[in-house]
Amino acid sequence: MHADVWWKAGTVYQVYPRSFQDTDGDGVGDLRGIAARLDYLAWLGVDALWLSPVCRSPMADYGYDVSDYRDIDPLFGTLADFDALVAEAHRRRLKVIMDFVPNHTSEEHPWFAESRSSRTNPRRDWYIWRDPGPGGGPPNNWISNFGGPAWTRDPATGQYYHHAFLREQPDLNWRNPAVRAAMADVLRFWLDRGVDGFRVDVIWHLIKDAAFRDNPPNPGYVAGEPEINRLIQLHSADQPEVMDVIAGMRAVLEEYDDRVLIGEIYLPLERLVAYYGVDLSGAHLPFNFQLIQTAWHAPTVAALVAEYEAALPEGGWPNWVLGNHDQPRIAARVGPAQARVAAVLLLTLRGTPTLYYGDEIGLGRVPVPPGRVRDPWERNEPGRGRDPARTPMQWDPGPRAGFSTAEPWLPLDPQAASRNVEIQRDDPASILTLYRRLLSLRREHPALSIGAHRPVEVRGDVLVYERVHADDVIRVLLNFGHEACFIPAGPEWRVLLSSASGRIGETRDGDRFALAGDEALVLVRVPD
Ligand code: TEU
Repeated sequence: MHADVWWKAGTVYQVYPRSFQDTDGDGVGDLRGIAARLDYLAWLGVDALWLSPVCRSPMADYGYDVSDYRDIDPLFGTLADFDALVAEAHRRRLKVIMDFVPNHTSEEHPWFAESRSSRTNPRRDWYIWRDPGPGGGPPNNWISNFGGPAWTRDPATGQYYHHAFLREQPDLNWRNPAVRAAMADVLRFWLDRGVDGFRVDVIWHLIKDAAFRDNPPNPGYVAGEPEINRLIQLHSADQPEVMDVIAGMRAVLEEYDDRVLIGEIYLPLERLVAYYGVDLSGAHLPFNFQLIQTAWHAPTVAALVAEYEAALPEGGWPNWVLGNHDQPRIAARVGPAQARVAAVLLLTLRGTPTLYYGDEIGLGRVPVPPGRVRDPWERNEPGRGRDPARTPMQWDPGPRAGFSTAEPWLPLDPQAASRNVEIQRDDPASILTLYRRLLSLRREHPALSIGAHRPVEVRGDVLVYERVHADDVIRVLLNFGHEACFIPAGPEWRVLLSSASGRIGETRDGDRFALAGDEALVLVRVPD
């Protein structure tokens, strides 16, 4: 009846620590702030929180550039604050997942300072150094994910170092066993402090082609897309040897009870599922971002669900993500009405869902005026910036939405006074109430948390599927369109939930349900 491990039936909630809750009045969120909001997360009904990076960092990429893997950045607090947060979370039966950023360090990490100091330094080979290419330029054509070459020449030695992201984020050399051993100890450092798992940043990037061959041009490249898409990342990422690295991380987690390894992976489906590893020795949950990348239509989503279910390896557990700190928010992508349909989809598909903070109150794209841009990507490639999806959480109608007593590091949603937790929490029509009811249904119905997925049909704009566990049968109807329609259903089906803000009770019309535009219904089969 129960899942064998917590992360299968459980739900994950991503906290972007800079933007969750400020307690020391500097306009930036902190660990004590997160601790102060744990009751909210427990009330909402999630099972785990994943914290975007909180380790010491010069913040060139807001924490995804770590200068000390064994300390908390003072902006967020101290190790003692972290320990207290973990203890308080565990007291509420909430798990804590850390972000682990192993592909690159900050250029300010002492390892890199040593590595760049001379060609013969013992840590030289901890990073990726190459002689200039034939013309004196970069060693090959690889492009940084944030634009420009993925190589920077270091005057100290005349060689180039590789960086898949900013030049302030030099890539570690994961072919070097010493790097693997040092990072395994970093994992143990946090596992010993009680963290329940890791979300591993850009896990598919860790190993690069040993011969550093040029990446081929992408024949499908469309001008205006990020520059990185000009080339196919054939040699700069997703190399077969990365599976050993991941199995090594898994082995470290296996030294402890019940920890989870989540991998951040942006790859096509057939490559994504390879990250479960041979005999499931890889990531427990290779993040599935298909709902972020899909066109929002019933047949398209039906097809991607079917393809994903079919592609999963035997025993591989699925997972779903609607948004994160790198992507435009779901409400910005599909609009506020469909964001409610999306919530039902996320929380009724088979597999572990990850929620992104703020989506549960319907936060959209928050305008960020040019003078307040923080994301370095926006400076390199205008329009690509991720700031509009990283703005402060909105807790109440008061000043600064209850996030801070100071001007927040990113602007607040102009509608913060009306869109916030305090206003929505007792409003039966709010999106927050919808999220909370869905999370509670997942706990009540094993069909929803661990049941099988059974496709039923796509009827016009409506996607219909079932979740089944023994006698517990749930049917989900999702109207991806804006028009009302009828969906046949026998007398054995009863409405558990409607996503529509106005609906009270069920709308049965003989042997069918009347579905409003942008409405999703969750039905349960009752014995007749
Ligand atoms: O993101 C990796 C990553 O691939 C994204 O930047 C991606 O290129 C883009 O968002 C896809 O649309 C991770 C972190 O999540 C991100 O915040 C970091 O900036 C990046 O790694 C570097 O550590």
